[in-house]
Amino acid sequence: MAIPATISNELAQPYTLTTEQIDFYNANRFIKLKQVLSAEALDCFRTVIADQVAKMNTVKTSLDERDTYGKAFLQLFNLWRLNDDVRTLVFSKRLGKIAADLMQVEGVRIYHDQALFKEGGGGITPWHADQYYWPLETDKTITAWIPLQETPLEMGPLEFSAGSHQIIEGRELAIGDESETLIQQRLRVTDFEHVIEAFDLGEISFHSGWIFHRAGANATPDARRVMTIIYMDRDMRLKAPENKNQQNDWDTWCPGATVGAVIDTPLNPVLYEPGL
Ligand SMILES: O=C(O)CCC(=O)C(=O)O
Repeated sequence: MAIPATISNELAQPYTLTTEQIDFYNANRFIKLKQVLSAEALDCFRTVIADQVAKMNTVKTSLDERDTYGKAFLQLFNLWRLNDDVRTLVFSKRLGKIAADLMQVEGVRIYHDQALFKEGGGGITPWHADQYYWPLETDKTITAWIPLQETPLEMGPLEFSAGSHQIIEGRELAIGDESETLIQQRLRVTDFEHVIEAFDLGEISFHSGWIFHRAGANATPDARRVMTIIYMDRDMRLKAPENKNQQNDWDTWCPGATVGAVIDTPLNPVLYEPGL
């Protein structure tokens, strides 16, 4: 299927951020933005991405046979490399420029993309911070979390602990039962607001690598279909891995990159910079 020109044009149009929104992101390290994508674009990408997920998915076990991580979602990576229609979304300048503007950097590269489909009846996504997994030198990282349908509370929208990037404790935890319990305990004794809100159709959130976030279970019979794009500063350098997961990420998402050098591999093209 070719993406209609109206949608490709939409994906190239800038989305204007106000100074207040950039300041909000900087203070809280997440933001929810309405009307980033049209209903037409979402209709199109919902089908394209669901078809690609169905092709790539190898999980055949029922939900009750899986652990907490396995119940949280079907997780498929780097769809952009396999499907040119998905690539059109991932390479959107509209989205890439939002990422660059929020992080206040000139340009952004892709770290990787992932589809996160929380099946009907699927479980919680435990509290965690993404950057635990990433061998990246700075915190100039941001994930666009793109629901492909309206996402009411009962479907398990992404939740944030606003401003929680300031807490160091809990950063060393991989996602799982332990991270859910320990991070929840830690956050309970802070004043950081726990933001749990539905997502309108077309609304997208952006969150940084060290903010703590989670999602509730999907109590509906329908899948919560979400596409994510993880961006990093165009000038991001690789750091020496600090745990096995970071070593695995280096091997998988930026193979050939060198510690201390800018991560400029074929898997990490620049998605937005002025003049691109
Ligand atoms: O979609 C989810 O349930 C979790 C998403 C998430 O943790 C992320 O995109 O960083």
